[in-house]
Amino acid sequence: MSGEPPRRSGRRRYGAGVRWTVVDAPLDSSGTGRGEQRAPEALRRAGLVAALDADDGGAVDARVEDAARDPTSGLIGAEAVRRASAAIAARVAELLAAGQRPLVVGGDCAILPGVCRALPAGSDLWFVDAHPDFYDGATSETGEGADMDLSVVTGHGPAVAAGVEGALVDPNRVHLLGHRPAVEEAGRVEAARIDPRIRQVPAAELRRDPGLVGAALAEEGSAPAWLHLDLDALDPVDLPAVTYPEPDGLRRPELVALVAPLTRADRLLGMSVTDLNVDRDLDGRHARRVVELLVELLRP
Ligand SMILES: [Mn+2]
Repeated sequence: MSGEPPRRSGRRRYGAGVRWTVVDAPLDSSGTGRGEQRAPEALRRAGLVAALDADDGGAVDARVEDAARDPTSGLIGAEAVRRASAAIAARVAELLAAGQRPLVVGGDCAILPGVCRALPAGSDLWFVDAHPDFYDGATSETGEGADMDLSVVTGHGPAVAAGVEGALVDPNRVHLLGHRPAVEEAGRVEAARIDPRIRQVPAAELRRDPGLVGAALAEEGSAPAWLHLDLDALDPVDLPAVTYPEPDGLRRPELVALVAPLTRADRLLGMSVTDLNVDRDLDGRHARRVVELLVELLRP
């Protein structure tokens, strides 16, 4: 492909100095064309690629345009989600093999299984989200893949969402960060499903010293790591343009304190960022704020 940077030599080359490669993954797992589907184009319009001085990795065909809930898996658009996961996995694997550092821009959290398929065995997953995303096809009220992504990648959700059987990451290597306590019955059902090997630091606990948590995680071992950031981890005061806002989230400086040590870690392979809903951002101000946030986190 013309315009693609030259392939680097075979040695894996991840590290703090590696440029980011932006890849769009416009997956809306409700199958209804909700605003998450148009978040990648909104963030590009807000100047994301130039602002990060990133390489442009184009777009993956990750659209889900089937809103029917599959009776077997309980997943909306099951076949389309499976296809999207395969496409995301192929692109992320290709970039990692070339020594590049992907920034996969959703879409919603249903992009995560595709990403995790591409990770080397033994990778750490830093999962920052208001929600644990630990339903399965039976317990999710919505049937959206974005309800189930962390359960899928740890082997507790419908495998069709990943397109492959079994856990894609070792639950011992997963950190669930910034979530809020379950309030309603459904949330308690979800919380009870979380694999006990996953280490959890909910928002209320993180807030005491988010920088310390981030620095400790970054320095814990030398395994390759992936950072997944659902923007609804932020308090709705700072980012209301999400589909499922949760109160009592991290304020912007707290999120930066947590995440900046992770994005500066030499062992970070790449990052996914999800859940800007542009239907709730009619003048583009929140897209611009997300770009500013990513610049603060990701510019060397
Ligand atoms: Mn999520």
